[in-house]
Amino acid sequence: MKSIQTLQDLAINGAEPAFDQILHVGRPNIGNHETFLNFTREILERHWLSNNGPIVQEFEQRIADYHKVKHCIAMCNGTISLEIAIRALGLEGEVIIPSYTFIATAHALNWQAITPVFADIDPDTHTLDPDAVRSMITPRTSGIIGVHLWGRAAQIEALQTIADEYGLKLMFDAAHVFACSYKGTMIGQFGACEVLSFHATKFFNTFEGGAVLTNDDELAETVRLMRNFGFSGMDNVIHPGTNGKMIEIAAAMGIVNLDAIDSMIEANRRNYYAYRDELSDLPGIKLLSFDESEHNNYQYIVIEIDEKCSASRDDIFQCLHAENIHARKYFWPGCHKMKPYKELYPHAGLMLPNTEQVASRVILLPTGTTIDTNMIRTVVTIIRVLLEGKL
Ligand code: T4K
Repeated sequence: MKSIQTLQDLAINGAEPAFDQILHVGRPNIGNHETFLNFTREILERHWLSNNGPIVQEFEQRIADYHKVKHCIAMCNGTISLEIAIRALGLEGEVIIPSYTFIATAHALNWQAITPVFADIDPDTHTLDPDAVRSMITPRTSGIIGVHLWGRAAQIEALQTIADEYGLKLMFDAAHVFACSYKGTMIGQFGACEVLSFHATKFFNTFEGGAVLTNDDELAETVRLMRNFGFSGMDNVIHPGTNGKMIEIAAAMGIVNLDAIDSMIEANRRNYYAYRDELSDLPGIKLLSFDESEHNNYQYIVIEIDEKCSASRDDIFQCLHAENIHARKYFWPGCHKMKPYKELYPHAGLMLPNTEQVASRVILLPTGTTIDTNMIRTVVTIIRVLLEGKL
């Protein structure tokens, strides 16, 4: 590891990068390799690869138990899970969502000819501002999709109050909140349903995967039918549907990772506190906080760069990338500035000042089981030298 004392030691000024191997945001957390390989052998020997196999069934039960929810319907990814949930709830016309989210939240609506209407976020929580949601309701509005971001819940009660007042359906994109709670209740119980993503880059992965969690028996039944072409038994289709099934090997990865969940949370927690200690005295850099009375997965190390910082967000980003630290600018520039939405609603930004400000300030730093405290010290030393000119 090179010594980093002055600006000349930084890769943006021609020095070698601090890391030979890239440090990623979203490096998969993977449990016990041997157990996974044993599962693989079992799957091959059983000749049962997909279509509600025994490992998928066990996986669903364990995820439901873990989140203390009645139903978990596992799927091939989070986006299809969103699409199926949206359709099973009968959403139509316009649905209010934040623009400050991964593009899948908007696309899952657009793909079904439903108009995503972007409401602004609260700059402190980065999640939907209930007052902004209210201001976007029209006679065509059929629902709200709240997005729980960075492991922290959206403003659930305020959104539920609005939904009840206007007779709207409320569901949550819970892609970021596996193993997290809100006021002591595990995620999965809120709204009509909540949708998880188990993508490789998520805190908890099944290679690709997702699930709908709900306590509603009827909704669960509809989602199950839609996931499997609407089949109810052999040769009997009773509902429109698609192919959203999770495969056995993905569920096996899920079970292996669920077995290791406590150590994964602990690694992320250790990393979060290491970043917090190291970053604490850097002016203009604010680290996202977590409520320690909740269950948290600490998966996202989110820093916001404001005017008091001596370097811009993009300068810090470039500097880190030159050192092979692949920080990310999630969710810049906001869905409303991506296609097709930027052409459909060219003036949406006028209603989204907080979204635009937060999106221009945020950087995510690497964490997870492949990152240790020495790496974190180096990451922050690089930022410190960039900001202060020397150590
Ligand atoms: N809603 C929300 C709020 C979401 O954040 C997401 C997904 C969804 C819905 C949809 O769920 P899924 O349909 O995806 O299940 C990544 C993920 O692809 C996406 O799943 C995730 N959100 C989003 C936040 O991040 P990209 O385009 O940034 O991915 P990519 O390929 O740049 O990978 C990110 C980093 O991870 C890279 O630095 C490389 C590293 N990586 C990636 C993979 C796939 C690895 O080290 N190993 C790997 O296997 O979207």
